[in-house]
Amino acid sequence: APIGVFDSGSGGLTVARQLHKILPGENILYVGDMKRMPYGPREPQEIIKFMGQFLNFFTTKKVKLAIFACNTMTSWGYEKAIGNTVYPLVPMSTAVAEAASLSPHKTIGVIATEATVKKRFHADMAAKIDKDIKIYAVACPQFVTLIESGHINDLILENAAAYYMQNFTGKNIESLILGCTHYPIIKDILSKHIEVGIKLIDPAVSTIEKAVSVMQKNNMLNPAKTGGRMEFFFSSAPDHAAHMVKIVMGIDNPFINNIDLDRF
Ligand code: DGN
Repeated sequence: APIGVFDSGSGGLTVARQLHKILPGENILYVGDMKRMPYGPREPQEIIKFMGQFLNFFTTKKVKLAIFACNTMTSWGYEKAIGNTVYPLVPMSTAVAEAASLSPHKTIGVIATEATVKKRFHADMAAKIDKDIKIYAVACPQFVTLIESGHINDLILENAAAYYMQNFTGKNIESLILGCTHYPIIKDILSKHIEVGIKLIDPAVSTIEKAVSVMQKNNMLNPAKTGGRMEFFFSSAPDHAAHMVKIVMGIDNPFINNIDLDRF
């Protein structure tokens, strides 16, 4: 059975990439909702409804596990989904513990969508782990829209990055959590606009560590060490989706299936 990986668009491919790197023998079923992205400005009820549609689709596909490759759906929906699926769920990791361990003064920057920042996804986790952790969370509403319209390495993106990163001036952050799965795609540009020495953290790493431990516990790891197959479903823009699969996962001419999530 495949592992379901889902996001509002192509950002979650950065999580699928990490999954394939660590467990190359697993089959992956990726779903992106290009038609209705971005989710960042949406109401919580909509985000939760869309999450339910992904999970219903995965039930029909008999996945063995589903990984939230979206911080926005994790922060608003994950707790509501627990116990409602026949397969286990792995939420997107906040990566706050990892960031804190790399930040001697526990001063951490976060960039994410408006919805994720509004939910205090990282701030609440920090308060649980250690009250001395300082979180500066900045919403970057334009990034997902820019990335999904092809601006991943040009002047428009540079300007947006410079604009958003100004928020960290004088905050002395020691690490920066990429709190939206689209952001690792623009990592190089982001690092040009923050001070040297600030560590960029991709939460895909700790998310997949968690997925591996859930799979071990449930005895569902595929013994195959290579040859995992990948299937891609997108709700619109198949050519753009194929381009992003190529850029993020290095797969030439991937086949893109169409999906109407409203049917689920
Ligand atoms: N990639 C999603 C996340 O990690 O939050 C957000 C994408 C969006 O629709 N804004």
